[in-house]
Amino acid sequence: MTDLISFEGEIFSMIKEYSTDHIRNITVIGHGGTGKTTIVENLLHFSGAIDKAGSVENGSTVSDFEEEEIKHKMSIHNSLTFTEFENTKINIIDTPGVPDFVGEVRPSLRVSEGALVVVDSVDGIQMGTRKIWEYADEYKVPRIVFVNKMDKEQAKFETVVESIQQNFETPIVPIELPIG
Ligand SMILES: Nc1nc2c(ncn2[C@@H]2O[C@H](COP(=O)(O)OP(=O)(O)OP(=O)(O)O)[C@@H](O)[C@H]2O)c(=O)[nH]1
Ligand SMILES: [Mg+2]
Repeated sequence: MTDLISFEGEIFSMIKEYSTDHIRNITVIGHGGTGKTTIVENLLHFSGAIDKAGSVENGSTVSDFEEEEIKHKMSIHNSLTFTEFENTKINIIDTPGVPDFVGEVRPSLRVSEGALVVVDSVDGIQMGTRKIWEYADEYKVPRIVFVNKMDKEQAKFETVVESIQQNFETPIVPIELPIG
């Protein structure tokens, strides 16, 4: 985390140092438009890294800051963000999901010890989900699946979980159930 200190009109930045056992790198991956950037924004907000969560719609997210990303309301490049949890620095890399840019995911997975796979609760496994799952297998990255957009009327959590269990070799078990 960075603290800014003003001293006789000059601003000095104090960078907090973390030992390597207090640093985690996590990459957020998923088919285009499943909500990766929105999730990263909210992770940053709820962990206290930013005061207010921005939105993709009004072009105010931390990750999608480039002119083209704001204009097209989609991620084009990897974005490195970070927050702190229990004295550990969590680097969170937001990645693009649309086919033209999904290749960006690979270098991020290479340097990550975990991935957050975002899947749409209505659409389930999509072409981009298969692609990023292959990449995560290639780099042997453990993953957590987040079934997003559970507010939608047609959301089908159990069906999505079953289809992941049937389609991918990596075994998955639900650890939180959405109720209500
Ligand atoms: N209903 C609903 N909409 C959501 C949710 N999360 C994200 N969205 C919307 O889904 C759209 C895509 O969200 P993004 O966060 O840009 O998705 P992304 O996965 O980062 O997209 P790419 O970077 O293009 O791969 C935006 O309009 C979001 O507001 C959710 O939980 N529920
Ligand atoms: Mg995005």
